[in-house]
Amino acid sequence: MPNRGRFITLEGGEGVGKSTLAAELSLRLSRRGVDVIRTREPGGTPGAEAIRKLILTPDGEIGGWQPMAETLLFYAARRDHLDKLIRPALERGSWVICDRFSDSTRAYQAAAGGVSAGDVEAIDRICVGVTVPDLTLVLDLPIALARQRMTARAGAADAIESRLLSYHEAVHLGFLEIAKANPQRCAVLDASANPQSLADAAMAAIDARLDGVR
Ligand code: T5A
Repeated sequence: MPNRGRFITLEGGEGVGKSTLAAELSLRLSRRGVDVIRTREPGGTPGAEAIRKLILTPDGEIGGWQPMAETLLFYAARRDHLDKLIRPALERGSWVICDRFSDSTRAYQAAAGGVSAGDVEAIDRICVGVTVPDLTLVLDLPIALARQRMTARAGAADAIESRLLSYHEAVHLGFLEIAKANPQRCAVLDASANPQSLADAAMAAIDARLDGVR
């Protein structure tokens, strides 16, 4: 599609630095004259933000979600986000930087949560279709270090953050497997670097893979 913007997703476990990197990339690309939309999942539209609350901070009556129900909620939020924000922005020629996307469902609900990878791919084909990211930056950080950063930041753990360490280890491995299986789309970055060095590495990946504008 001519004039289509670029779709960049940031992936990795909690506390690895995705939001911090998204803000810095957005700044650096804007300075180059790129129209950048920064967004996140679950969320990005009022409907998807409402679903985010249902998933991450369900009230007592709900009592949590089973893995397939949780998967479908993430995809309901994703479809709303695609229809109302991501696709219109890309069609206008804007670049979209999205903090998490389908790879998070593959890592959390499939690799760690036990939903079959085939089921997630079938749902993804229906909901996401061809709007696949042009580039996915996978932030790789040992869980212990990510936890230290989250503890330093404080705030109560949500329904997913509070899952067992073994769950989060499976998520971490899941992301690395996704990157290995999709080398054209994914670049793995060492997230133990300081924020500026990490942003330098991310911009190098963008320039190498997306005909960066200067
Ligand atoms: N989820 C989501 C699913 O299970 N399936 C799905 O399909 C989707 C889309 C989302 C939750 O939902 C799950 C995954 C999550 O559990 P969230 O609140 O959006 O919840 O969680 P995160 O995306 O993980 O957000 P976090 O804010 O926790 O982590 P970030 O964005 O990776 O980290 P960031 O940038 O906020 O940084 C954390 C701390 O580290 C510092 C920051 O200042 C901050 O204090 N920091 C660094 N320190 C040193 N060096 C660096 N390079 C640093 N970068 C940041």
